[in-house]
Amino acid sequence: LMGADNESRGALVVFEGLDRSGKTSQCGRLVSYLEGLGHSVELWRFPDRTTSVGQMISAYLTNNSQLDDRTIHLLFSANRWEKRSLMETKLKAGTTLIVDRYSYSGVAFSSAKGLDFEWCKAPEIGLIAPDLVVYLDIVPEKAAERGGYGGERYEQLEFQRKVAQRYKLLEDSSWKIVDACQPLEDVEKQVKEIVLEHVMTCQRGKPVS
Ligand code: DGP
Ligand code: NA
Ligand code: NA
Repeated sequence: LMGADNESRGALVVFEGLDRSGKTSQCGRLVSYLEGLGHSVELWRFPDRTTSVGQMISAYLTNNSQLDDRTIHLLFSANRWEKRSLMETKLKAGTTLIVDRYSYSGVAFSSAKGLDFEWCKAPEIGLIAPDLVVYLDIVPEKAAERGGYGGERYEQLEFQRKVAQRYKLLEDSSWKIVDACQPLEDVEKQVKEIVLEHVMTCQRGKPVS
């Protein structure tokens, strides 16, 4: 995906981590910070529960519907695919996207149920690769203590332990791991440093791929 104008393209920055690792608040703070510096930036999240596919996912997560494990896996993936072209357009237009969960969640959560790892990865192939993945690393027990879980389907300690193991298998060279057990402000500072440096790098001309 070589953009016509790589010089000014936005960065695709993905946040990953267990439930209650602090992704959502860190993403929000980061977006405000980058906006304050004058960057064109948007906050996205997956699942995007506003689409019709997203509403099916939401019903599943809140235990208002039952779906076969492979079916829900493919719906999560479809929810990313349905946003792919808009994502490409935004990046090429110079907007940096801060994304709360992406394909890594797809593989970590579904394979934690026992689905085959490679099978889980397959429908993600062809989605836009992140420039940077910030993994907010928290031990499952610590995450569980943080104000408790919200009661959605996957928010259980035993399952989150399995998810953490799967995430470890997914780490690649695009990952930066941040210790999310630190105080919020310390996490925020590290995240800003990592992302700011990376956003600048992207704008010096890496192609969208
Ligand atoms: P969130 O809205 O970030 O709290 O995510 C909702 C839940 O869905 C959370 O437990 C993580 C899980 N999840 C997110 N993306 C995927 C995915 O692609 N596949 C599966 N199986 N689970 C996912
Ligand atoms: Na959650
Ligand atoms: Na979240």
